[in-house]
Amino acid sequence: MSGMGHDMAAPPQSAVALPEGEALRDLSRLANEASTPGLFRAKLTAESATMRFAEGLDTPILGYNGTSPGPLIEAVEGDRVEITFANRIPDEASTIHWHGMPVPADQDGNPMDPVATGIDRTYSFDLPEGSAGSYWYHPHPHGKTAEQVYRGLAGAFVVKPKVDPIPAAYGDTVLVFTDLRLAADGTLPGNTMVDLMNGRVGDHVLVNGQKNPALTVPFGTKRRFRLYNATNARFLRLSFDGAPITIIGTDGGLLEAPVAADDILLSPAERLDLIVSFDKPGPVTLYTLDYDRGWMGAGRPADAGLTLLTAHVSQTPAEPVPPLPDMLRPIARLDAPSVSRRFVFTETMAMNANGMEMGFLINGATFDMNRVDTVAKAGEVELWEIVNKADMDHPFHVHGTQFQVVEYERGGKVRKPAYRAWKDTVNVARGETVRLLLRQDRPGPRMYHCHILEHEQLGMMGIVDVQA
Ligand SMILES: [Cu+2]
Repeated sequence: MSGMGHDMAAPPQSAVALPEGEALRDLSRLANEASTPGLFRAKLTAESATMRFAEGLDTPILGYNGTSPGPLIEAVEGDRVEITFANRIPDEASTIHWHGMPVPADQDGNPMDPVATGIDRTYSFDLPEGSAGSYWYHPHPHGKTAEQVYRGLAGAFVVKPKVDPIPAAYGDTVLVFTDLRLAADGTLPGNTMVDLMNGRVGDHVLVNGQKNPALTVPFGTKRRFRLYNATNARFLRLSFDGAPITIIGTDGGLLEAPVAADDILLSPAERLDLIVSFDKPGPVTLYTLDYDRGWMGAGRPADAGLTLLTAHVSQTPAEPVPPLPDMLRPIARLDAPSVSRRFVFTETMAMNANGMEMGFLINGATFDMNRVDTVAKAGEVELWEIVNKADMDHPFHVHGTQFQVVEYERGGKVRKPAYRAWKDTVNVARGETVRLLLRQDRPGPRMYHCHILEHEQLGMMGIVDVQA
C-alpha cells in the first residue's frame, strides 16, 4: 500500500477530549400516539440538530427527532406499526430501513424508494408472532447511507414477545454503540480515502451517545443488555472485566438456551442480547480486545483497550432474582434447500482520473439499482455461500428475513457455529466462506450487502428479487 500519496495517511488522532464517567442515560423513547390496542403509531423526523459531545463545542449532526442515537422504538409481537417518516434533511433524499425486521419489500426503505427532502411517507407493517428481537433502523438512500449514518441517523427498534422468558427483574437495557470523529471545531469531518477503503472508524466509541458512561449496581445483580453495533465500520471484540456474560439472543431474537461466553465479537450492524452477572463488588468495565479485520494502508486504529462502559458494583447485595430458565424458545432448523447460490466478495484497485480508487464487488459486479442480480422464490429455503476472497472482513447483511449460519470454512477447516440462531448480519472474515440457510417469505426486491457502509456505497451490494 505504499506510494499512494498523502491522501492515504490516516487522519490525526482527535485532540478533542470527551467527558467520561457520567451516569448512563436511558435512550429517549418514541412515544406511541395511537390509543387503539395493537397499534403503534408515531412520527420520525430526520433533521439537522446539534449535540454537545465535548465541553463548549456544538456539533451539527443529523438526528431522528433531534437526537442521536434516535429514539428507542419498542413494540410488541402482533402489533401493527405505522411510522410516518418526515425527511427534513436539507437537500438530500433518505429512507428508513428497518434492519432485520420482517416487513414487506415496499415498506423497507430500499434505495429504489427514496423519500425526497421535505416529503413525509408512512411505513406500515405488522409484527408477526415469533418476531421478537433486537432490530434497528437507519437510512438506506442510494450513495448516501454511510454519510447519513455517521452524521447521526440510527436507532434501536426492540420487538418484545407477549410473554418474555427472561425475568423482568433483569431489566432490559439497550446499549447502542456509535463511532464519533470530532474535529477541533466540533464538526464531523467528511470521509477520507482511508475511510472509503476501510470504512469510517472514528476517534470515540460512544454508548447511547456518551463516552464511557457509568452505572451503579448492587452486587449479585443480573442485568440484561442488548448490544447494538451501529457504527459504520468498527469491529467490536468485547469483554466485561470480572463479570460473567451469558448470551441469550442474537439479531433475530432469543437463542434456544443460554450460552456462557468469555468475549464476543460484534461486527458492524450485529446485535447480541446478554445477561451480565455482577457477582462481586468493585468496578467492572466493558472494554475492547484486539481484533484484526484486515486494514488497508497505514494508520490502523487501536482496537484494544477502549473502555466503553463502567459499572460500579456496590457492597450492597441485590434483592434475590429468579434464575435464567434453561430453555428460552425452540428454533426450528431451516432444512432441505431447493437451491444453492454463491456470492464471491472481491476488492479491486484501479487508477482513474481521481487517483487510486478501490472497488468492492460481489460476483465481479458493483451495485446497479436497475439490475436484478438474483431471482428467488418466496417460501423456499436456499443455501447461500458467501465467499470472501478479499483482504478485509466484510459483514454480510440481507434484508427482509433472518437466516441461520450452517458453517464457516477457512483454509480447508470447517467450523460450526456455537449455537443455532436467527441472524441478519454475519461477519465473513477475509479468506473465509460462510454457508447459511435462509427463506424469504415476502415477495419483492431485497438488498444484500456488506455492512461496512462505505463498502456498500462503493458497490458491495446486490438485489435479490423474491417472486411470489
Ligand atoms: Cu465490506
